[in-house]
Order: sequence, then structure tokens, then C-alpha cells
Amino acid sequence: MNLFKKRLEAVTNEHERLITRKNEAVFPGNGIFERYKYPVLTGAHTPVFWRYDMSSETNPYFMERFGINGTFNAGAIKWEGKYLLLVRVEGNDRKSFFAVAESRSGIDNFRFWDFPVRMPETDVPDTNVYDMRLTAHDDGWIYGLFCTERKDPDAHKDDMTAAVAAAGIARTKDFINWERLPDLLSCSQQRNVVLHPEFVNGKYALYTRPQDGFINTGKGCGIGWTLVDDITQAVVKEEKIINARHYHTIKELKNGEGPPPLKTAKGWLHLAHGVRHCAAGLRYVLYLYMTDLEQPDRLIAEPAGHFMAPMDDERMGDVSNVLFSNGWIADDDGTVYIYYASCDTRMHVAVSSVDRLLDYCLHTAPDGFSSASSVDTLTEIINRNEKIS
Ligand code: M1P
Repeated sequence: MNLFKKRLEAVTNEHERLITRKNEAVFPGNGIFERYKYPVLTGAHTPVFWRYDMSSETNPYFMERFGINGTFNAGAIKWEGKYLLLVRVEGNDRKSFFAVAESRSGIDNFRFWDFPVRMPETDVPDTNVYDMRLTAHDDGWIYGLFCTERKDPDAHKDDMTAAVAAAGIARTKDFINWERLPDLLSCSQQRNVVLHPEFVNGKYALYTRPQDGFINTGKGCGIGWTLVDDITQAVVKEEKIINARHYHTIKELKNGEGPPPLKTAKGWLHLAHGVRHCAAGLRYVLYLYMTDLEQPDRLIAEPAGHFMAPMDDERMGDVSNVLFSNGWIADDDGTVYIYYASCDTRMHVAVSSVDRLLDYCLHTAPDGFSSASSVDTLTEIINRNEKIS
């Protein structure tokens, strides 16, 4: 067999094995959620015909022509009975783009659609687009809000890193055809902007993340909230911080809203990421908080510390020590599929339920902001348990 045929067969068989592999829940876990053994998406899950020129004439060595560096930070939605991920795919050239992958189970066998998303541009072309949050809004559209990154026009000519982040807004009914709306107008840079699924006082409501610079939030104190009259001309007029950063916590450096919140009988359930500095660099973990059903901008519960942090193989990747999530799906039976990425490299799933997540939020002590207060919380648990035994 010649090299082309040998490699074509090996690569195709390996790809098929990967995308048909069954996933397995990992027990016993912590009772709050179950992790799954295998990532649901990696660069190797992308179609062979994306990465390779399939012609023996023009690609006699059957070598990659378009390398995929990672598949991560995916938005998620249940659509026509299938679990869809709107994936951030990053090529070896460092550019990200969006692509849809679908699964019937939500935990395995995700398969990419044949073509990536062709996202229309505004008058100012995007250099890089990433981290889409999908919101099925009351107005009937499915919105995709994402970060659009462009070179800072005010940067010194020798500065090849200064960038500006803004919130791109697009909407669709089929995930193939997208209408691009003007970017969110804001006096600060913005990343991790998320559309609330319902109108609030007849307006569109956005979770924001104001930041002074491209990386540092600076005076931006946390996750913001703003109401917008017209989503086709969205402007941040008043911005209120609804989930603040705090000294010596998992979110002292920055935080950001994850996917759109889930509506539950006891309030809106939010998944977010928190970032702190440590000797190894930045550490990104996931946390949960809740807001009032009638007033989604009013915090009502927030367990101390992280809900999920990177562990084992999740620690390895392009940007180590990072978990990030911008997609989750709640099924009608209350099962919640939490899609999270590790180290800006691959996608995983963890499964829980609305009841379990509410129990976690409402019965885990909040942060007392000191060692002594943590000892008090622990002592109370031990004392209660002593009475049981
Ligand atoms: O590299 C970790 C994450 O960094 C950014 O998140 P944030 O704006 O909160 O710092 C984003 O670029 C995100 O894509 C990335 O996963």
C-alpha cells in the first residue's frame, strides 16, 4: 500500500474511533456533578476533510494542510432534539472561528457539521472572534454574543500585542445563516457579554464585563448588568456590578459570566469563571451564584470558592490551569449538561441536575473572607455530624 493510502486509512479509522467512542461517568465524584472520562471534543474530532487535502495527486504524503490547535469555549443549546455546541475552533495559525458540533446523547459522539460558520462582519473587520454565548430569546431569535478582537488603533507602531475587545452580536434561526448586528457600544472594552433570555421591563438585558484593557479589568469590578432598548443598536448606558470581585477569593483578579443563566423555581442559576494570580500564573476556575427570579440583577446566593477547578489531564494544554465555560443545557427532566473547556484546548462535559445545583447553591456556606470564618463553618459541620453518630 502506498503512503497516501496507508495514512488516509489510519487517520480516517482513528477519527471514526474517536467520534463513536462511548463516554463514561466518573463516580463517585463530589455529589454535585459527575465528570466524564473522555473530552467531548478535541482538535482531532474535527473532520478529516478539514485538515487534509484528500487528493493523492495534490497531497501525495497525505499531510495536514490546515492544522487545528484546539476546540474549546463552546456555547450550547438544545435544538431539534439534539445537543448543539457552537465551538471555538482555533487553527494552528491562532485564529479562532465558530463551528457547530452535534450529539444525540449530550455526552458523546459529537460530530462537526461539514462547514464552519461564516460569520458576517461589521464595517470594522474582526481579527479574531471567540467564546460565543447562545441565548434563545423571548423575541424568537437565537442570539450569539461573542468577543471580537481587533488590533488597538492607538497602539505604537512597534506594538504587536495591544488589542481591543468588544462584544459582537449576531442572530440566527438555523445556525447556518447569521445576521450580524452592530457591536455593543460601550465606553470600556468588553468581553464575556451574555444576553439574558427574557425581556426585563420590556428591554433586553445584558451581563457585561467592563475592562480597562484587553487583559486587565482594572477598575472594572466584576460582572455587570445593563438594559438595552434596541438590540440592533445596543449601547451600554448605565452599568451596575451585580457580582463583584473580592480580595483573597477565587475571583480577586477578574470574573466573567458563563452561559446565559438557567431559570429555576428558586431563582436564576448562574455559572461564571473566576480568576486569581498565583505563582504558576493565572488560575481560572468555575463558580455558581444565584439571582432573584423577579429581579435578575439581585444576588441571592453564592457558595464560597470554586464549583469546578482543573484536575488531572485538564491541567495540561495551551493555557494551563484554566477551566472556562460558556455553555450548558438544562433538559426538561432537570438534567443539566455543563460543557466546559480545559486550558483553552478541549471540551468536556459534566452532568448534574437543577435540583442538585440549587441544593449546592442554597446549602453551601458563602465566603466569610477569612480563615477564622472558614474554621467556624467547618466546626459547625463537624458538630452537627457528631450529633448524628
Ligand atoms: O485564557 C483563559 C481565558 O481568557 C479570557 O478570559 P477572560 O476575559 O475572563 O480573562 C478569554 O480569552 C477566554 O477565551 C480564555 O479561555
